[in-house]
Amino acid sequence: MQTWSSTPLPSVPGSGPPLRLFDTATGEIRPTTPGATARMYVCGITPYDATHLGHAATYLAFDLVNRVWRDSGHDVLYVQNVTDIDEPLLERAQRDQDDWVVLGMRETALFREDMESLRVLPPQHYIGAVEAMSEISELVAKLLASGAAYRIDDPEYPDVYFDSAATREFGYESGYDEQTMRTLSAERGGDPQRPGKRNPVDALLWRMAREGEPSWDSELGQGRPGWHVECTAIALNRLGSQIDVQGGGSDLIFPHHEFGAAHAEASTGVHPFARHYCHAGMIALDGEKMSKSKGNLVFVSKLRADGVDPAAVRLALLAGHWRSDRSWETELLRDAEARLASWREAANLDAGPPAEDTVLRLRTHLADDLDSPKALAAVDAWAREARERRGRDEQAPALIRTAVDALLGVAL
Ligand code: 5CA
Ligand code: ZN
Repeated sequence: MQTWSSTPLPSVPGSGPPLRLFDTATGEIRPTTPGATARMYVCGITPYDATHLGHAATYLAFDLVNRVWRDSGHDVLYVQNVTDIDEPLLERAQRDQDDWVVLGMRETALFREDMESLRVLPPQHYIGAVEAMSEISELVAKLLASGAAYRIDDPEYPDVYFDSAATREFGYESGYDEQTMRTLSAERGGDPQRPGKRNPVDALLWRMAREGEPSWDSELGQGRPGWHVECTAIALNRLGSQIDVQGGGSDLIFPHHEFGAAHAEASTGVHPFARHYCHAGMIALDGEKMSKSKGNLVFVSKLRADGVDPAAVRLALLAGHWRSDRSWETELLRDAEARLASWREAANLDAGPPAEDTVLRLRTHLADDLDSPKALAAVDAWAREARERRGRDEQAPALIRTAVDALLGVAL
């Protein structure tokens, strides 16, 4: 699929500490250790509705990862998918008497516009499951041939499942116990009740065609893939057998990223698939997780249509820590608009207080598990000083503008 575009990323003089991130699998904040090229896969949207602030917060967190790596001199190979064939998409299309292909294309186009307006750096590969169908079925066939997958004993629909005993380490990513896995699998698209599976949590890899459902021809028979294996195939074929960061919201910890890791490891023999599994906190509205199925949504596109500056949306979301579950409040936007105005005023003065120390603090806080609230506070302090006492450093406002653009993605 077509990715979105971005403005050139300015380079900031000096350097900061290497990026450390919290990793779900080990439960620790650990240094990331990319080579010259950092490799990141972030799960994309299921395009049956517009981008809400929960999605935006998650993509902004990984945008900071991208920016901090680039600021440290790494190239970043970034891949993101679009789940453009899945149950929720088909259900919504049916409800609205829409074509599922058209619905997916429309919402994906809107997502690209939202990401561009928020100045999220684009992935180099933006790949829909439908366009990756043959590589996905090839991976399923490989898992089946190696014994990591099996056909369920159902004469009508001999669907293919992944055997969760196929890798010794299964469960290491989430660390969840069996009961929790079963519960979450039922809540998040799995079918632990289905008879004939080796283990109730085993995940679907290939669903044989049902009457009236879209399906594709493959060596496995006419059908369509399960959700996790789509992301695994798209990631393995573009990033290789080991990546630096696997990203998404915390609702993807299990089953999605646990099975994604297990599919990849069963196929390549390389453990761990990701050196860091990173999960953003959930954004809630009125006390409940913002979700398409609950309908309690604030859309980025709606805010844009109302004339809200996307830079203020960005700052409002970055005012909270990426890993904390938090509530969206209108005051967050008001505060962010005030902050943006104060930064813009200060950063466009003829001179200001020296900014090198502020830039170092900005870099240091972001490198420390993306501590954006502290990073914003460092810029606040400089802006306050600049507005109240001015200062004589004529280079300082431009340095702040460059650093805030490169590291926080905000044009002042
Ligand atoms: N297509 C799959 C991933 S392969 C999917 O989860 N799509 S999604 O549209 O439901 O979500 C896209 C991303 O936004 C995921 O990383 C998900 O974890 C994240 N997300 C969804 N709801 C929220 C929320 N309320 N707060 C924060 N992140 C969220
Ligand atoms: Zn995914």
